[in-house]
Formats: sequence, C-alpha cells, structure tokens
Amino acid sequence: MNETHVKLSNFDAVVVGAGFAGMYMLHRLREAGFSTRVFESGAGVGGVWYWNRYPGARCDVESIYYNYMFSEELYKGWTWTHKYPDQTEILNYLNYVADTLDLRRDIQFETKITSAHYDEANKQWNIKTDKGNSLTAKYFITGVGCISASHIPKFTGLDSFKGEWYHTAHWPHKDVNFKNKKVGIIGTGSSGIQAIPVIAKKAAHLTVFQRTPQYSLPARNQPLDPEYVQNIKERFQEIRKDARASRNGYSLNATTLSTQEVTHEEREKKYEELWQMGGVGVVQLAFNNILTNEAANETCANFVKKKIQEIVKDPVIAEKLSPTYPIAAKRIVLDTDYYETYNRDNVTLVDVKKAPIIEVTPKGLRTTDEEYDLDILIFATGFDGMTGPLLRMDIRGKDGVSLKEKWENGSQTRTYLGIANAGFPNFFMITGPESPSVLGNVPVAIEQHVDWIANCLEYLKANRIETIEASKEAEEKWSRHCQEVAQNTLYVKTDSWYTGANIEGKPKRFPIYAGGYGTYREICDEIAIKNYEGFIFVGVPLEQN
Ligand code: N01
Repeated sequence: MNETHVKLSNFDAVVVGAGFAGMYMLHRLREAGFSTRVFESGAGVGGVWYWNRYPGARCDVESIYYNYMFSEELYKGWTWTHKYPDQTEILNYLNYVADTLDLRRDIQFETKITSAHYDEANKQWNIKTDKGNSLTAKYFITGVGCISASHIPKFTGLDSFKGEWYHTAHWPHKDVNFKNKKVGIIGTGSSGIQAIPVIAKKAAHLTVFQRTPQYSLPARNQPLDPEYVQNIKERFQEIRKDARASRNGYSLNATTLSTQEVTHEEREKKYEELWQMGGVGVVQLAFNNILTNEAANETCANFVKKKIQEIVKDPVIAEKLSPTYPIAAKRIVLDTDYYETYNRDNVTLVDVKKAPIIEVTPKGLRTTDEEYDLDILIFATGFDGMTGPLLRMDIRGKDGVSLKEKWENGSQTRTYLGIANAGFPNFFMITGPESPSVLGNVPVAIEQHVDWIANCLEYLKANRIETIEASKEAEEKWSRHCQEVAQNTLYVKTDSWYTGANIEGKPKRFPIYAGGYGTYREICDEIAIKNYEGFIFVGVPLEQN
C-alpha cells in the first residue's frame, strides 16, 4: 500500500457523488442499517447543479416533477417558484433535502475517489481518494451522473490566451463580469442555448461559434400560481404514480393520434397550439409517431424551422440556425429568447463547420477564415457522456481488469441493466450506461435505481449472500437488447453526445436503454422478484443455493 495513504476505515458501502443519486442512496442505506460514506468532489451537495452555474442555467423538466418522490412529506415541504426551476433554486432544494435528512455528516466533501479495486481474497473494495484516504468497503456504488465529465476540445493555444476562459459545467462561484467585454462562446447545445441570451444582454459583443445547429423550443417559463402548487401537492400520490409509470418520468397526456391521421392544416394548428403553450409538447404531445417515423418527424422539424425563419430577421442567419437532422434525435432544448437573440446588433453567429476553429490565440480564437478578438472565451462544449464519469476513475474488478478494458474504451460498453457489470462483484452504478436515465426526467430514474439497489442489498443481507455479480450471459443479452431497441429510434441516426460522437477518438455507440422508464422499471422489478435473475451469488447458504 502507498504509504501516503492513511487507512480511514471500513464501510459497508462507499458511494461516489452527492448529487440527486448519492444523497438518496445514502439515505436509503442508512435507513437499512448499512454503514455508508459518500465522497463528493464539490464543497457542497448538488452534483451537476453544484457545478453548472453558468448564466441562464435552468432545468428543462417542470419543477413539480423534478423532485425526489420517495417521501410525501419531503415533497410537500418544498415550494417551487417557477415552472422550470433555475440552478440556484434546484441547489437550494437539494440543500433543503440534505438538511431535512441530515445527510452531510456522512459525506466527505472536496474529495475525489481516484481508484476502487476489487480484492477477491477478502471480497471487498479497496478505495483511494485524492486526499490520501485509503478505505475498504463491501459495496462500491457510483452516483456520478451521466453528464458530469465536462469536455474541452483539444484546441492548441488555450494556455496562451490572455483573457478569461470558462467551461459552462465548471462555472466560477462568483459573478463573471461581462460588461464592456467581447465574449465568445463555443457550442450550441442545451448549455450554450441557455447561456447565449443572458450573456448577450450583458456583454459588449457576443460571438457564437456554432458547429451544429440545435432544435430549441420556447420554454415560456413563468412563476407558478400558489393555488396550482397547492393543488399539485394534494395530488402527490397520483403525480408520483404517473411519473413512475410513464415513458419519460413525468406525466404527459400522451396522444394516440399519428401525423397521417390529420390534414396538413390540422397538424400545423396542433403544433402551433403546443408551441404557444411552451415546453416539449411540440415533440412529445402533438402526435405519437414523431420519434419513430421519419416522415412524421419531418413535419415537426419543418414546423420548428419555419418558426426560426419567422423569428430571426436575417434569412442567412435563420438558415444557419436551422438543423438538418431529425428533431429530438438529440435531447430537445428549451429556451428563453434564444432565436430572438440573433436579432441583436451585438451578436454574431459564426459557422465553424464551414470555417473550423484552428486554435486559441493570445487575443482570441482563430478559424480558417479569420481571428476573433475576445476578452472572455466560454466552452459550452458539453460532456464525455455516460461512460466518461466512470472511466475517469480507476475501477478494477476481478483479476485486476479495469472497467476501461472491459468496455474496450467505450466501443463495447456492456452492463446488466445499467446497474451491474460481469466481473465486478458488489459494484453498482446508479443510472449507469444502458439504463434509460438521460432519456427523461433523471431524478425519477435515479430514485428507481437507488430503491432497486437498496432493496437488493437488504436481500443479500437477509440471505447472508456475500457477493453479487452480473452473469456474462445476462449482461450480453441486456446489451444486445439495448442495441436492438435503439435501432428503432432516431437517436442512432444522428451524431450527439448520446453516441459519443462529440469526443475525439471515442468509439460511436448508443449506450442507453431507449425502451422507456415505465417498461424498464417493470423489467428490473421482475428480475428482483425472480431472486435477481441473471446475477450470480457467492456465499449463499447451501439450502438456498
Ligand atoms: O452539451 P452538448 P451541453 N468545435 O454536447 C459543440 C444536459 N443539460 O452541455 O453538436 C465546435 O449538447 C457541439 O457541437 P456538435 C442535457 O441533457 C441539460 O449543451 O458536436 N463546437 C455542441 O453544439 C444536454 O443534452 C440542461 O457539432 C464544438 C456543443 O458544443 C446535455 O446536458 C442544461 C466542439 C455541446 O453541446 C449536454 O448539453 C444543460 C468543437 N470542437 C445541459 N466540440 C437543462 O436541463 C463540441 N462542440 C436545460
């Protein structure tokens, strides 16, 4: 053992991350009597909501659904102020939960887990942190999120830049002063689209470097009527039931109508109604075949493109902002005044697909066309999604095989249910690759995983089972199933962080279960009912084996 590592202690469970996932995991494990320690790199709870403090950061799921729902009391004890909560409000909410459940005493902040190696002889995980802690745990559980490993493209010259630069996912904990500044932002995904309108109002000039335009729908965010909120709280049981059974983790009045069953005029009327209402309705509520049928998808995409052309006064800019891939093949973005921002005199849109970025210079950014002078450069360049947060730790299972080796660096990401891995006993991932997680309202996905894992650990304890591990066969079958389900969707037809296409050198694969939250929950429940079918137990008393 490295001598600088001071042995801390032995725990039943070590959990990585104190966001939505790690916080609830800690609560459930404590309730079940497991000694648990959570490690969190931030100085407070919140996970992505602790770090993503960029201007305009706001959730794209309605606040009434973006909650823990395991406790009616907890739900009713918090009152959201807006339809779509901003980063500050969500972070306040998570601190309210941490206070109410007294979570912080078992969380070690400002500490990263650097390695977790499975010790086969002692059937335990040997874990190390960047603060020199060395500890052991029977169970190693990751709650690291799917989009927490931020990514900065490898542009040369960043070190030479004389101005300030930031990544949206690691925004400083102080106000960035944009006044009289020339600002550049790279990236027009959810983060960029939220930040651009806010920064444009403050900066002297904003240059947006866009590689691929994204579809964005108006959020039409607004303060919540207290009477409405009260009514929602009273309907808690119903809201929870609907959210859990739904495809995306929130209740929607799903339609049974397809685009082919109505006339062009009726279709446009429906889209217009939902566009005016705000939110994801245009894509998710209008017709039942937009996400599965290319022709149906095109009617929706064309409607949004027409809107872009109506809003953006300069037709050349409107054209540049119009995507060419199917709508909702990437996570749909909700915005406030995004397209309107391009009518401002102090905003320039640069197409870096046409004229790629070559380098960062001391003065700014150079594309193949010209050099742009900048005081502040912002990377809204996203994340190494799904596998990134896990592979940034050195996780090794049996025979010292690392997760990176097992997944062949992401080209063969294989898991059982997105929860477990063959060859990695007593290791659980909350919303890991090949779970449905990111394709909906993530807190609902998290809660389902945490409940499943906690119930599983209680089962192991009750039956005196020492280790649990996914079988290779079950894992291969699940992974194959995920790929088959994905082939019937539009997600695999477009490059995005879902497929890993945004990371240089990352093999393309869609490591997400696209069958919907409700169906997935049923599958996981059935596996548990069948005494954890597809898992291998070690240490089972003979009479039960
Ligand atoms: O990241 P992204 P994000 N040169 O990957 C561009 C969640 N989220 O942080 O598309 C030039 O979507 C890249 O271009 P391209 C949500 O799930 C939620 O915005 O690869 N450009 C793209 O435009 C979301 O889906 C919320 O061609 C480069 C952008 O950077 C996910 O996080 C808020 C480049 C990255 O977009 C990720 O969103 C924020 C390069 N070398 C995030 N490399 C809400 O709840 C990358 N880009 C509202």
